[in-house]
Amino acid sequence: VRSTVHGYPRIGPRRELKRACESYWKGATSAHELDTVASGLRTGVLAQLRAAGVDDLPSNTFSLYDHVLDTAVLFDLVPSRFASPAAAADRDEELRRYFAMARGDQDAPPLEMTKWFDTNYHYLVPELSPSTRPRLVGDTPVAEFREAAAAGFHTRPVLLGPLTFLMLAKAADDAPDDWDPLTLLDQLLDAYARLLAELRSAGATEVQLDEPILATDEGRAATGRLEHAYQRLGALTERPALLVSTYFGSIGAPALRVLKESPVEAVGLDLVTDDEAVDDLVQVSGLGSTRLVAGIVDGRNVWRTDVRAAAATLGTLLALADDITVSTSCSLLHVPIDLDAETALPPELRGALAFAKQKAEETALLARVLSEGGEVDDASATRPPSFTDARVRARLDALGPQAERRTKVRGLPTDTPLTTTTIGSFPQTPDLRRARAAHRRGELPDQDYTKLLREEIDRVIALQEDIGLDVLVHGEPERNDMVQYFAEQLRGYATTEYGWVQSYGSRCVRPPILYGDVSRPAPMTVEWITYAQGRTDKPVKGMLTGPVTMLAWSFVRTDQPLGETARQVALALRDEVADLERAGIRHIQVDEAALRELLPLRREHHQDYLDWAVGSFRLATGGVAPTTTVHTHMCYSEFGLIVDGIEALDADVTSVEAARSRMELVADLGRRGYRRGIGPGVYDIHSPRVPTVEEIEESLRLAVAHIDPHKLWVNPDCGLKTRRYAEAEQALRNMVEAARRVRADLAP
Ligand code: THG
Ligand code: ZN
Repeated sequence: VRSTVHGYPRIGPRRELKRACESYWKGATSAHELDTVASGLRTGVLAQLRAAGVDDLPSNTFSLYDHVLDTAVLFDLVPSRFASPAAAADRDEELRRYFAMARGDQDAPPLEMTKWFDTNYHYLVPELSPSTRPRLVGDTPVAEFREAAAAGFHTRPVLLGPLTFLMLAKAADDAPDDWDPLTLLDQLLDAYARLLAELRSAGATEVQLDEPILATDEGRAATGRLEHAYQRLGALTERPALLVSTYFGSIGAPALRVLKESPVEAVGLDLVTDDEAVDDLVQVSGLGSTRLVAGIVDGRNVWRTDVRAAAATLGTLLALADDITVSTSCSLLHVPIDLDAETALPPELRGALAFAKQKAEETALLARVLSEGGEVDDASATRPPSFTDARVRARLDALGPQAERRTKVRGLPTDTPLTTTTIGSFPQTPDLRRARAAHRRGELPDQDYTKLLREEIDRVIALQEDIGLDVLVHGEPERNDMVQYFAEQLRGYATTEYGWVQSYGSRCVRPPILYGDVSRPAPMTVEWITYAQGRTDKPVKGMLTGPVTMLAWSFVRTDQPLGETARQVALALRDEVADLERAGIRHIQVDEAALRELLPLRREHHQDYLDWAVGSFRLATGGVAPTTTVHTHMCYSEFGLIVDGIEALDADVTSVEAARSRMELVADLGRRGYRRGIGPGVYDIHSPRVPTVEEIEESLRLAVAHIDPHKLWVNPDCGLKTRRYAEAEQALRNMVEAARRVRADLAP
């Protein structure tokens, strides 16, 4: 029995990739310097995996920005507004075009960015159309295979599978309405066939094709395409062995049967996310001679594997497949790199944790246990500690159903049409980041830090007044991250020092670890918001992070249902909401940026999820007076699936991402007779590009055609913390001017 992992973090133990990319973007370093850092990171990962004892090493799991984008570039699937990087004159030009697709430039908006399944990782959505011609133009997987080989590592190149790639892509704007990217499957398979042949001749003996789409309803239903794709790829004579890898949930017996009967050598299954994979295996009477890559080590959470239980499960699988490789449930991209870097975690918690490196060691240990029989020592069976707080449980039990009920939809319609506001955060300047770091290290005294933050709030308030915004924010200078900030102040949560996980491109987050019953020892935001409100006559919004998002962007305990944990967080937030209200704050925003993200991949699980998700939001906000306006914000545009859930939240105003998808959402809400306030993001803050007044005006005119202007709020599509002041200020001025023009033309 051998061991492997599906993939590994790319960012480097000290976020080397972030620094290298950002300095290249600024023009401070050359393409060569960037490539050198990248190459060092790749070899570093292989060395770390080998040191962990992993037998089969993956390659091509690296990316300078995103692996879906890389796949599009590899096959020349580049929209015409970006000249193909494949045709670039030199490496600089190639990189410039590559990063333009990811980040946009003054000439072209970037590809749409969206969540990778139900994770906090974001990928770039390929745009395809009937005139798209997939063809192999790149050689990254081959080059990285050779690079690894030269460093002494025989690797298994990892590719995004053709089915998942096409199902994650979207039809470009110029494609006919009913055109489906899957139309391109055969042409794309030809391109994969060429790539497989090249990998074979470079010496690759096995290739991993990732097909996580099979964990979704759409993927599970596509068995015909699945069969077609892998019959074709399997029938190639010039190819390495094929491992078709699935993750983020079970794939169902029909898809598994297709894979078993197709000429692929190995199938990877996720044995962690749900407990259906074993049933599927039983239903197809086992995999026979097709090798099973058993994803038994959780690739998405940070708890140590119960090696004894895992070994027992693997033992039963030996009856369902002749050959087993022990692996992670998915790529380790979603967990921090190394627990050894953490020095300040409570010891009883630390003993229950494993990050990427430790998880790699676990796969190796499990493979050894399975091969050699041997005993599992007791330490390997360490379970997450359970920290309960009877007071929290008693308070929740005492809350009746009326705690969640609000009396009516308030705050709407507003007096002014097209009320302007922002989502919450303002740019985090280098000065601010430095001051926070110094304060954390104990080098900047509390009162100096507070003074600095107050000065920043003064500036942000003055700037918003000058720009002419209607509902102001304090700008969140005191927050490192909208989840981490609260986690640091809540009981039951631990935070890490170096536990970075890639969110998109060079942007990373440090998901906190929710390990025990949650409670709020003291107010968390009141001081800052009341200070800001004291500086202006305009209303200032209080800003909180909602319970679902607090869970989605944390590593959570697995010893109780998520819904129960969410109620504990909601109760803590409810106390904070009450304190804000008492302090005179009239607009309170409870962000549920991740409400869509946690939506289960399969419809049969949606209702259960929405019930607890909506319930926890209403528990957090359900105590407010009718004079308080409750806002929420969500970070995505396609929310057809949960629009009923959003209505049920009972928030007065919901701001959403809509900029990259042309107000489609507003038209949709208009058709549904949406009754509440809506703030469709009128420009994309994820790109440094400053939108023109005319562009924003056009979006607003599209929006007022569908929604009562009194219900329409005007805002960017997300917080501004990742932007620079120069960009943010000009963009907001253009936004306010666009709103003014559209207002002026409204019928009285
Ligand atoms: N917080 C968390 N998850 C998120 C977001 C968030 N997921 C979705 C979305 N927002 C992703 N967006 C971002 C935007 C900015 C950054 C990270 C994710 C970011 N990170 C800093 C960096 O990489 O330099 C580090 C921030 C810190 O100091 O903690 O700018 O808002 N949890
Ligand atoms: Zn957002």
